[in-house]
Amino acid sequence: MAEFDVQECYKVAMELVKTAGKLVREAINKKKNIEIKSCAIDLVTESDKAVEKLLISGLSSSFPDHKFIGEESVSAGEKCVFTDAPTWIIDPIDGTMNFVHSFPHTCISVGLWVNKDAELGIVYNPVLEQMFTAIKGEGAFLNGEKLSVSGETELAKSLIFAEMGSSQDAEKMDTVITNLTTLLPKVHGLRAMGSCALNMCYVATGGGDAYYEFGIHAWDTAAAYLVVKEAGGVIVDTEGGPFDLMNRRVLCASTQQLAETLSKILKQYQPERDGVSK
Ligand code: LIP
Repeated sequence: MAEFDVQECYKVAMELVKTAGKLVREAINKKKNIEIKSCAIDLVTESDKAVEKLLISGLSSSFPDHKFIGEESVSAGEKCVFTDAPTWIIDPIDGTMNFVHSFPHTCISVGLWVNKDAELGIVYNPVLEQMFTAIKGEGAFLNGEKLSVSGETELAKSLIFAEMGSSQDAEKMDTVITNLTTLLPKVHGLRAMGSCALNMCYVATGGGDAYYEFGIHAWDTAAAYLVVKEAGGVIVDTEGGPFDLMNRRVLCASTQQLAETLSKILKQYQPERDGVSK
């Protein structure tokens, strides 16, 4: 097993994330080179690629034995392999569509998982200067202030984050619309801001009570998973069972009761898992 010192990992990752944040901040209001990935609403820019390169090369030079799962490396054809080895799971720009449109709700997401468990998570919105951090067992923080979830148990009093996603698959889009239609008359409000990691972090702050999405990837949830957990929140599969990082479905909530209520109401959808060889 490779050497693993969580404090050292946190220190190195934090410096790299701050440097990457400068790239994102400088690029967000400029013209971007945009490429299409799986479909017309699944995009990548040169900044996504540059940030991922910066993070992976910096982390691998400090931790040569560690493994990586990065959104853009996987898109470029690298295998998405999740083992017990220390693995950095990286979304260089979560909320790429927002970034493309210069909407400042976008972030860098870096999680470290060891033995298939989350050890540290950093989610950074460099435009709004929001640094969400968590180390296992040490709590979750926003710019150094300790976070805790709202504790809301009732669906009728909840502000829920939902997302449209970046797939134009007909069954997926139907699931999204059905769930919005079902929930709208039952909740305080629904919001869709375009970043899985930030949605999860806002559940951790208590600014929202729950979030669900079908079709996210491991890199969207890997870091914020720990932020939510350390803030006292619950992360499960959309059907209510244990969360599976590679299964592309997430439901997080401020309480177990709210998670259970939501999981029973949601129409379900199963995307193809991450890591399936093509
Ligand atoms: C995004 C997710 C978001 C989802 C988008 C997309 P990306 O990640 O954070 O929740 O709705 O479709 O997957 O692609 O910007 O890293």
